[in-house]
Amino acid sequence: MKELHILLPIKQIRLHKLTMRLKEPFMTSFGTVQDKDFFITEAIDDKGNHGFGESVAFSSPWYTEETVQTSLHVMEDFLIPILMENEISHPDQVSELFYPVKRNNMAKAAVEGAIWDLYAKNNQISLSQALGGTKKEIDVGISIGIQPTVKDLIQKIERFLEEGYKRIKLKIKPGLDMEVLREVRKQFPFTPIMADANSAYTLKDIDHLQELDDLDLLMIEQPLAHDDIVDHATLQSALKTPICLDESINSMEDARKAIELGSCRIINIKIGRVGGLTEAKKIHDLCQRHGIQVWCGGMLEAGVGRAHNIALTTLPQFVLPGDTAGSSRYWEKDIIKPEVRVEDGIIHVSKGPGIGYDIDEQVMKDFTEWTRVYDF
Ligand code: OSB
Ligand code: MG
Repeated sequence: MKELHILLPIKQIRLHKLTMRLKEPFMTSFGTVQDKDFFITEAIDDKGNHGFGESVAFSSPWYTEETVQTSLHVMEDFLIPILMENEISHPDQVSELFYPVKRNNMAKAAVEGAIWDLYAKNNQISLSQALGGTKKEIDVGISIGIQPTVKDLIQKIERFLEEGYKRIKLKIKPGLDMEVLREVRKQFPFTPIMADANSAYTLKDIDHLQELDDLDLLMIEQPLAHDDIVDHATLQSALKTPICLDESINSMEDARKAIELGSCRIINIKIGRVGGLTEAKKIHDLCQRHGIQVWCGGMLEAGVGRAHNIALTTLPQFVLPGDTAGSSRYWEKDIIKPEVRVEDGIIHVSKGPGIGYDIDEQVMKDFTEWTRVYDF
């Protein structure tokens, strides 16, 4: 491998506030998203390279505690000033510099992501290569929100299977779970299916959750509280169905403890939830050492965030299909050129420098509410 250059000094950071509307609302156990407000972070170096990141917090704190507003506050008042005061030579140093700021992982990841892209571009390699990724193509599944009726759900599943998606994830919540899953399983006896509860159950539901074991699911994602790893261990020992943790894993240390306790057999890694690509890679490496399967989750991202997810998924322990569906599943128009395309459930990883996709300036402009510039 050719020798990598250090990061050039950062000259400027820009925050672009965007508003985009999903083609259809996405409903989970605790929240519905349709209008998505978020930030595209842009870091510019002395040579004129531009690196891009994307923030994934939603407008209300139903998934984790962060919101669009808290991300802005933390990026602007804490994270960007830290970058202004320090010199960095590798993106791995960003998470170290951010360590004094507790949590606020989505804000951290949005800023760090732009610097990873900048670093890869300055070295004229892809973000996948910069991370040590090896895969040339990645397998993807699809996550379907709670539907008005089971009939709607079944039609959606049929359509996505025809499009080639490799596994189907359904959102469930108390009252809209076993009956729906049984009907879906009956219609699709051989399809890889999983369910995501987004923390809607408690250990009181243990007998109820044991009914999952008859449905031959790939896994149940985050059945219990968003901050729990203890009760999940109790539940996992009572279930044959593998538990996958999402909300509960916010760092490599969380993952270490969950693995030690037996709280899960699978981890959904989301760059935003864990505070960036460096931490995501650490969790990946830990899981690889412990034989814990991982896959890349999604946060209904626009193209920049989607491209980061693709790059991360090229690491070898991403052995299960992720939630990174094609741009057109979410948006009439995405902000990148070309858009992310899925063929037969596969995304071919771009070899281009950095995230491997260009910003579509016109589309980006159409969705941008404002831009703030921070000169270094
Ligand atoms: O729990 O994985 C989740 C969407 C928003 C918030 C949380 C989740 C999800 C999804 C969809 O399941 C993932 C995607 O398609 O981007
Ligand atoms: Mg989830």
